[in-house]
Amino acid sequence: MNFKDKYIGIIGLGKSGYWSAKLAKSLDCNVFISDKNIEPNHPYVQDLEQLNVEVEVGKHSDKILDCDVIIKSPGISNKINLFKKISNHNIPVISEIEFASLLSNVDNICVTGTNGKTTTVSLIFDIISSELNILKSGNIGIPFSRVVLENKLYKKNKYDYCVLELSSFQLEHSYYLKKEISAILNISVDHMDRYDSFKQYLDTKMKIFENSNFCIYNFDDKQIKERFLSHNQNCFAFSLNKSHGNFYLDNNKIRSKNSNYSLDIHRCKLKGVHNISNFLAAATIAKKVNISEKNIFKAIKNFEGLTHRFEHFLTKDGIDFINDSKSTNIDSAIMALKSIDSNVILIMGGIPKEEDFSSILQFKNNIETIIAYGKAAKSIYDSLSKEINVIVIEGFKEAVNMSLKCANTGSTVLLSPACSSFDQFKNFEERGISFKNIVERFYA
Ligand code: UMA
Repeated sequence: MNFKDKYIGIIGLGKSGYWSAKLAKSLDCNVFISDKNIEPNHPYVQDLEQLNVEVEVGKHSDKILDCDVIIKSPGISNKINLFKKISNHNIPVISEIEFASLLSNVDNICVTGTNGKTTTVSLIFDIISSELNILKSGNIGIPFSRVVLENKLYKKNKYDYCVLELSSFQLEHSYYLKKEISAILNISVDHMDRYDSFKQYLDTKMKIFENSNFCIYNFDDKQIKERFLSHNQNCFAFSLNKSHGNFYLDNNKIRSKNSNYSLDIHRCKLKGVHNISNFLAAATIAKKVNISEKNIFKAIKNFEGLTHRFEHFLTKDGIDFINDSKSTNIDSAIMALKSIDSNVILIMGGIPKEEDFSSILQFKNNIETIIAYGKAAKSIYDSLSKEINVIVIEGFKEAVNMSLKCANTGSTVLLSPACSSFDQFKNFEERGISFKNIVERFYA
């Protein structure tokens, strides 16, 4: 697609919209950006107006229908009325990721999955940057348009790869996004407010394998494996089991079929079988771009993990405190619970994505008490209280204080909410910070 002299419309003035407007402006395009919020990010508005971008706030008017092509921010649902009009006018719509990729000369390594994407992308970045020039971008919080613009990826440049974390939202309206390698880590129920069915969500995730030279998938995830039974060319599995991948888990050691390198999982800073699975995915990808196994094992051993993702931030009076605020669906909380053997005080709640929490019952012997807070509290209580002690408390702060009262030497207080944060917080980061502050102040 040639954007020169085109009239570009952008929907949504968050990070993605702002950076795609700047990238489009750098091509001398005419740019119009529309945000339904009356007060979107102010510095963005001022900055774009100075660049002669037409900015509309507080509504999505029909002006967008004058544009030649429309770039959609990931957070905008296809279900909004505006898209019916856009479709009636036959105006092409592309994702922000697609727009940036059409202007980039760098090979992409793309990673999706319901849980663990950011951790895995960060680890892939650490491993590959030991030998090559690599960038990271996408759902991780850095729009691809920004990375393309700031690093001049449209010209000849010094980068070997860009590793892109892609959400299902970013895979919508992405048709030509080229991938040297693409990978899917796992799949479970998420974002059901945006999709009509789980199948539609999975189908969107599977788009990651379009235009891809190497496809990497999790053999241990039943639903993904089933999708791959029909594929085989250029498809490579990763698995905890030796039979299905190059790297595997054996007697608490990560090993390779090709060398004598191994790593005792107790030496890894990130715990939990879900993290081992992510390590194997990252190692498999790094191997495909010819990184030495020495550097692969070294980077995994040194990887510190990320804040708000199973972050073990304090041990006090024999009580461990883990902030897993990024856990915004039930599957993610299950992953965290699999990593702790006993005496868990679990704080769950927020806005539920499903009403049935009964899959948590499989951990009833490991959990001492669940503190259920916020909008999800009733559903959590109804699903679990027959077999696990559940205390219902409306406010987050009070819920954390209650967990401190319940904990004894040997307990692990785990915030793994299994729900989104928006009832009481701006985002999961704010929720995690609040948790850590309350706990740290208690012991100060
Ligand atoms: N808006 C409209 N009309 C609408 C709805 C929203 O104009 O109908 C406006 C809002 O008023 C707001 C703007 O759209 O001003 C927000 O756009 P956005 O939600 O796409 O947010 P960005 O700031 O561009 O951030 C997006 C991703 N957000 C979402 O997918 C919701 C970020 O992922 C990503 O890091 C960023 O692009 C850079 O690539 C966040 C996320 O929550 C972390 N992702 C989801 C997840 O991980 O589960 C998918």
